[in-house]
Amino acid sequence: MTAADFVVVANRLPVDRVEGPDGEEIWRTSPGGLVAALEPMMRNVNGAWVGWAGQADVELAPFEAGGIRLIPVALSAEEVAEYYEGFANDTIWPLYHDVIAPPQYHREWWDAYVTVNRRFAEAAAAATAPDGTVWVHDYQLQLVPQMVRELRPDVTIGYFHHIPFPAHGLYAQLPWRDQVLRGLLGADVIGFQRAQDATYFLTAVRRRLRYEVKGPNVAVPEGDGTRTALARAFPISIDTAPYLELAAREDVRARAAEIRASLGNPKRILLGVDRLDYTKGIRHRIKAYGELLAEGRLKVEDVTLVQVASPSRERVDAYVHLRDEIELAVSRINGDTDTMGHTAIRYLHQGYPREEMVALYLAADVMLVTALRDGMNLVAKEYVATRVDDRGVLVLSEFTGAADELRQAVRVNPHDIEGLKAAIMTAVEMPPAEQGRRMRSLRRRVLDNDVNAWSSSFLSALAEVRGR
Ligand code: GDG
Repeated sequence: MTAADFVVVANRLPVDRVEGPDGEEIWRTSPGGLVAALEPMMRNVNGAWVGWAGQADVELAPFEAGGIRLIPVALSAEEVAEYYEGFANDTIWPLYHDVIAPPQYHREWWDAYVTVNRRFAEAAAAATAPDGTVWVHDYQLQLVPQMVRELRPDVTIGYFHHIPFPAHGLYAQLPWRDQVLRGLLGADVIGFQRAQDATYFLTAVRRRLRYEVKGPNVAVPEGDGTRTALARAFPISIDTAPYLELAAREDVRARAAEIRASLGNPKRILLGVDRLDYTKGIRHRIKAYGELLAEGRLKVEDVTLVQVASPSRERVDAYVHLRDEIELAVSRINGDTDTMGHTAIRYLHQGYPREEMVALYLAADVMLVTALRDGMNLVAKEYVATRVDDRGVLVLSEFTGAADELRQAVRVNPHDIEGLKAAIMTAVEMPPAEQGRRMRSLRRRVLDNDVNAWSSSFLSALAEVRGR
């Protein structure tokens, strides 16, 4: 296989294995925002994507799907348990989300993380053409930038961190804190969602490694001298085109009306859409809403909360407990308040096609994003993009990356249940003119800064740093 000029490295390949028309297995590209943003460029510049295909103990040769060259990295079942479910999702994920759940520190998980990161780095190094570019994504692969640099000093390396980076007081808990910083600093550009994340990272670098930091630039020792690595915010966004298209489609709009009707045409539909994750503040949202019903400030005949909680990380203990807690809370509220014709919470522990998600966004008067910590939160941006009639209200946690940009949302601190209740009432009662004024400004922001703007700005920064 010929080497690629531009190589994306991410934990998952952008494909799902599905059954073909004759029962055979085929690979279909998953329509994620990242693929959408990178696909045109990957075609133009001879690109490849290195990642895991999502099944343990399966060795696959490189292949092509949807016009993208894919280079699978194999993981054993034990590595999935230790590197992915363990170190990535039960150590780094909770630690970087401000220890909302207690991070587990296990040396064997760390060893697996190092081994698997090396495997990804070797695959990337082998796939990249001389003087090519490698773009590494996210917290599962923090050691890959340095490992690729050691193998291929000629290559330009970018890293983008999709989740928050914690304050030093928390980061310092990580037994392997210095190794991870060095791993990330192998990149020429280290991109974060928020300015705050970049600041925390730079503080950790200064305090732990004692490297010289000037503004967003780090002087990384190399050979006899130093090399500059740039660390700053590049807030990610969505591919707006398919959302605008779906929101305008007659069948999707009809489906939105059908959803409203099937819920008994309540005056207001509130919506939550999240992976079932403890970072998303689903419990806080449900608690606030339940109290409003119990206090009679909202009536079950007038409002329904639709909560899509798509299944996630179901083999990690913290997620098993979270699901039990949420489902107990939902059924208590429904048991206490439902009537034969109306339900307080329509809870859906399922994943849906994108058409259905857009129909839900169109059906919802109020979108509740109450994350306790969230790198960005794309759901907030998707809701805004689909509101083509400038109606609807976004309630948005200040602990999301999106809150830095979406200033016209109703802002909440989800830990403050009374404040959250007040925000829900503000949203439910907001007059149409005020909704329009806010939504127009929110939409302008999202439509002007889509995922293409994000990838271009990251890649120009990368070209600039390398050109210095
Ligand atoms: C991480 C960071 C950061 C959800 N359920 C269904 C479905 N979804 C889609 C949403 C949205 C995506 O999944 C979730 O993105 P988020 O940004 O909300 O959250 P994370 O999954 O935690 O993503 C986050 C992101 O990376 C990007 O950098 O913003 O902070 O945690 O697109 O629509 N899509 C479909 N069916 C579902 O049931 N089709």
